[in-house]
Amino acid sequence: MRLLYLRPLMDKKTTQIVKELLVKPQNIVVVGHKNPDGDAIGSCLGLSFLLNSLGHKATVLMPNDFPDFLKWMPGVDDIIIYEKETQKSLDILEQTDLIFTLDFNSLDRVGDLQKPLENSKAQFVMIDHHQQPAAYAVATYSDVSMSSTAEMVFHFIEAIGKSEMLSKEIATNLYTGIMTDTGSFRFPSTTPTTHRIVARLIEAGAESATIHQNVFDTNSAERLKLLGVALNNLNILPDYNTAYITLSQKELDEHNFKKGDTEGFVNYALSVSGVVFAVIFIENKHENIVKMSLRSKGDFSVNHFARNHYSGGGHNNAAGGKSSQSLNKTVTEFISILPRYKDELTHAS
Ligand SMILES: [Mn+2]
Repeated sequence: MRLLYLRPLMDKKTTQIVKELLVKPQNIVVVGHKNPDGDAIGSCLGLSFLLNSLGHKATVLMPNDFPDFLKWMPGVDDIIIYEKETQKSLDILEQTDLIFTLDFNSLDRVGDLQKPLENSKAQFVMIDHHQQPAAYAVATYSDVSMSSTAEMVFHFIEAIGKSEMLSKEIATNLYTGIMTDTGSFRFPSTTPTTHRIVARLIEAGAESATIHQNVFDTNSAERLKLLGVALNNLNILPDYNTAYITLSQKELDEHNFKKGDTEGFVNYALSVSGVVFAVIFIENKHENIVKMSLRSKGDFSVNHFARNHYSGGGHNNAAGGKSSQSLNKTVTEFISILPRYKDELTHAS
């Protein structure tokens, strides 16, 4: 029985196009963004399990590697990483009829994979919840109100009438995507529909306690000590309801930093009472940049802020950016920009 509250949210026209693209078996590549997170991996794997069970040949392709705390997810061993297996990736792309791009909406989000994707003769389908989607796909399912791309993949499966295909593998991947992108179901984008979907995923075999353990209880001692350093470097700017954290390359090196280790650190800054805007500045001497993760509560748009000042972007409450200045200069400059936003920051709710 299809319940009313789970009516497909992907529109009729997009659904029709996608259904036609999938009428006969296709070679499909499912691509996530650079530095893939739980939602990118979960939505891509979930969709590829569905496509394979529908008789297509779907391969998940990621621009580069992803953190260890995601490496238990069903199907991860079959993911092709462009940075590691470049020629194999190009060969697969050559044979591809259809490319799904998930959890990003502009081809400059895939690093070195950008050119191969731009040169591909395949047709594109986009499923994504970031702002300002580019127009490269024959079918674009874009909804910025969605908690996660994984939630959208669920709606996609409903829309094309394949919800009976929901397997344990699909459910586990989609659950992980939704859980990681909603901060364990607590960000404002988490709706009653999100929870209903999560219930369906648990019914289909997703083991919530195990998934939480797999993702969150895998800290290395080094990572926790690095978190200690980050918390020690926490600065509060009460006039602007803002908090920031810095991590220098030296501090990272001293704690045997691995990709993904600083994931979530910025949320501690945002958790300070009264703070509505939080940033972590992470020095990267190899790329000669300072990477920034920006978070906010309420109306203050970090997407806007990152786009305006740090050639980045993302969502209203979570965005990324970068600076090519030194760590110190980046922080000084950041503080000097804040007065322009004082009204917004002090009236944000
Ligand atoms: Mn996402």
